Amino acid sequence: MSLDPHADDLDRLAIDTVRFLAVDMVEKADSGHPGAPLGQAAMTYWLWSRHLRFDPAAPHWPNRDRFVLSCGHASALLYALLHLAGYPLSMAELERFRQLGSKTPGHPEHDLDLGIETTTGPLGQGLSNAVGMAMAQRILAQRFNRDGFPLFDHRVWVNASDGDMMEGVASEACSLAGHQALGTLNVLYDSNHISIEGPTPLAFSEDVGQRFAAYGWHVQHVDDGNDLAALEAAIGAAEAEDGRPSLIVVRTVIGFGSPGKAGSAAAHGSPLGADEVKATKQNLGWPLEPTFRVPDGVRERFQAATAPAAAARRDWEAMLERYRAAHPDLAADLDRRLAGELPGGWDDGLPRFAESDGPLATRSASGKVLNALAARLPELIGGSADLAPSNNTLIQGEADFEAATPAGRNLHFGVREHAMGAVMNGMALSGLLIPYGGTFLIFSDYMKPPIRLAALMELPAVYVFTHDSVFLGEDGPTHQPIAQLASLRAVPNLVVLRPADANETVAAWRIAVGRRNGPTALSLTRQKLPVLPGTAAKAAAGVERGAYVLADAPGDAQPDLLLLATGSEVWVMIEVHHKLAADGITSRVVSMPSWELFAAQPEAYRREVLPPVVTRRLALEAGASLGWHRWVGPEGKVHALDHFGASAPWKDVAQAFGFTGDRVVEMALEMLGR
Ligand SMILES: Cc1ncc(C[n+]2csc(CCOP(=O)(O)OP(=O)(O)O)c2C)c(N)n1
Repeated sequence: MSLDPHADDLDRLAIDTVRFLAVDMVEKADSGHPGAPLGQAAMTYWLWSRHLRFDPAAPHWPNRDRFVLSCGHASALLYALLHLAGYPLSMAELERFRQLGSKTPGHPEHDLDLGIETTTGPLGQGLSNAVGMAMAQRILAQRFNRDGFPLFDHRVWVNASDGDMMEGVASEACSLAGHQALGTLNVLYDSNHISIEGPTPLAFSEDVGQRFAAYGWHVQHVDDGNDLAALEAAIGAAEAEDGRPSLIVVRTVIGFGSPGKAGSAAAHGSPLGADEVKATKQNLGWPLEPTFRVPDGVRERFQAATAPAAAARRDWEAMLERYRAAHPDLAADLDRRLAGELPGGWDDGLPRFAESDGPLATRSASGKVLNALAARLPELIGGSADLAPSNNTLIQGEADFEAATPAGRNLHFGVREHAMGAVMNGMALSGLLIPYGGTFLIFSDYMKPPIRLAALMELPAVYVFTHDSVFLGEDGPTHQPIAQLASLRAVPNLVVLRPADANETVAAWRIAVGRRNGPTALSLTRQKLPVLPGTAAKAAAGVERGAYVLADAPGDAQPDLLLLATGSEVWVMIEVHHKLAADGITSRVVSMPSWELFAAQPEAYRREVLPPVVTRRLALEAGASLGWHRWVGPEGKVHALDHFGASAPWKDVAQAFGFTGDRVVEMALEMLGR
């Protein structure tokens, strides 16, 4: 959509309003980044006022254009624009920039009511989220658009800085975007040749335009970031390009207008200072007082310019009404997803495993559950970072999601774990998809930043991490996770689930899909594990509570000791339990698939599972011991791995590191003083 393409003095006044709101915000907070807002104000105002389709009265409108400020340090720019556009972000909030409890934190934090699409600040993430948003647009268009009903035809716009372009995650994601030919993705690259340490050629000398052209992007250049006519032409051409993502390399000046700081790193990350603010205002013909000034007519101009977009939103609502009549089944699916609900009976008939089914790796069980779930949940969509055959993430009978086959449900992220995580976040931000992504647990480290951001943004995303211990065997210590479980468990609002067998895996997936306000990491084995006695009956409720009693002392007697374990170590503890019983020692095996879920249980339940009077406790986990002492207490013992693994068949690794029933029995006896 192109609105009035002619700039006038009121537009120029509006651009300076944005500039000086940002300058005044940073100055008042005595903290922040004035340089990028000064340089990006013109292109961003122009985009918002003439092209971006949004309606502050309906910030959740599913078909709104997305705007991602990938360089989140320029947050003052975003807040100024949101305020002027009419989002519920008051002037008082602008004046409380970066203060405790304000709606204007240092970097933008996802809040759709305010029009903030995603949390940005860690450079490269926003741009990579945008790739996921454009993929989500294509997925939703394929699912819901029908002749005469273009329900999902929005575009995704990004402001990206030099720092975004230097980050590896953006390279991964933009390579994928080029491959996927994501024509709805458009990036304004704030090329100001300055980053924190000085001019970018200190560390960054490639031709970014050529790089993106090589990715398969449509690339344009605007030589002057204040040239509204040139910006209009380039933005229009980007919109017209449907077959490729678009990059507009806009040459801007950081700190534009500041006589002493423009074009230098001094404008990047600290307030201009009173004297320089004065000089800048004088230079651009802006009154020194009052601060936080919005001249008459500016708000009106901005809001009048965006009024047609608001009208488009109302037309869309009417279209949705007609769609409900014309395509009731699809509309029911869409309405359900819009309401944030899962379909009735989505978890009925999930597989249940018996001991007689024989041993099964939890990664294999996961593949079966995923396929059962996918048949009922059209919003479940994902893939792997080139490890689908190992991660068991393929949905059988579904096509690949490629530019030519947009109906496919199997995504191929390529060997790009970091981008996979960030793209999943972009997809989840639609609110209409549940993305999953697989890789080896060891490579969760390659995607940790977006995992953390998913947790911070409370996004539903499911990570399928297989090969979850030294028991992956022959690939050796490069591939054997040690610190990963502990480090994932340390992420707030991330639920980590390490199921002990196939039945616990079913329960784990049920929890992951049911979780609407945060991501879930599944930690799954490469090696086969027996289906454990008791899990068919107990796992569903037990896993939900994070930990539960799987084998116990006979009768009501307190056990002599507690045996705690997760995942593949639980069956070892079952063996230990029986061996100890033969020696007349009673024990309780507690399977603890999720520490977070267990920690969230009422104290009474936690005391029931781990009775405080039983202080002799032994924990077993093939990973770092960090954190286990919380559960075993001061008199307990932890047998874990605080060193790297070894390359050998897994049974030899288990033998070498003391993860066998016999060895653990010895530890238990030693603990009991026998
Ligand atoms: C992943 C990550 N690393 C480092 C930073 C700290 N940081 C903030 S801005 C910036 C670079 C600034 O350069 P640029 O992106 O060109 O922004 P400009 O100076 O033009 O405002 C850095 C290193 C960050 N925000 N994210």
